[in-house]
Amino acid sequence: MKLYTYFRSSASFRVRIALKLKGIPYEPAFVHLPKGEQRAEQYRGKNPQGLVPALEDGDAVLTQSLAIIEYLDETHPEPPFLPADPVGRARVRAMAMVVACDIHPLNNLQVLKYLKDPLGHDQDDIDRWYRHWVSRGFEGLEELVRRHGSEKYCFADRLSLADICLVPQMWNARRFKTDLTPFPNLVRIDAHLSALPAFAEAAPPAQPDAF
Ligand SMILES: N[C@@H](CCC(=O)N[C@@H](CS)C(=O)NCC(=O)O)C(=O)O
Repeated sequence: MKLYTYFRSSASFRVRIALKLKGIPYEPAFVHLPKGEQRAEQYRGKNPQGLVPALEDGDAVLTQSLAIIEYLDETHPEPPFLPADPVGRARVRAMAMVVACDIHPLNNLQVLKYLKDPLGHDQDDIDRWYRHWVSRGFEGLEELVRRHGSEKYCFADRLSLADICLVPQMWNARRFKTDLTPFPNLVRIDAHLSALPAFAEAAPPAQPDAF
């Protein structure tokens, strides 16, 4: 498999964690986001949205990190990323979607750039915007995890798609200096997960394109 990735991209980070957890070897193809390589015509042939990640598996080029991760889970069932029961699956997907649908889309690079130009906001405004939407999303996620999670995981006592989404979003939150003290459950679970080899190997500083 070939993964189109950028070290700081949290959506790529999710897929890197999933590949490592499944033990699937992959070849990374680096897309330099600050240079705009994601918008190059050649890359849009892979992902018409002009975003990373994209995953090539044989003739199939897949996009959207959650769709890619569910594809990996279906084709490589061990360890499973979703619980066996429908209620559990819905809870895990809901937590993953807090990150992937409600927090991340408001804060990704193209949104932050648009706030600057053409909307004319300065960096302080943009950083406040970032922290505001992370905190709003984390408020709900903290409570969901308090209700349904455990000491070490977002859901029950096993690793799931929700954990794969949490850790990259925590990296982003820290990068923008978000106050995480209101989210003790998220902080504790993140600390446990980040020490696991699959998460540590997938983290931004461990990537060959990190600078
Ligand atoms: N919902 C998409 C989000 C993909 C996304 O926003 N990727 C970001 C990096 S995390 C990106 O490529 N940004 C480039 C840009 O905004 O120009 C997914 O989960 O794959």
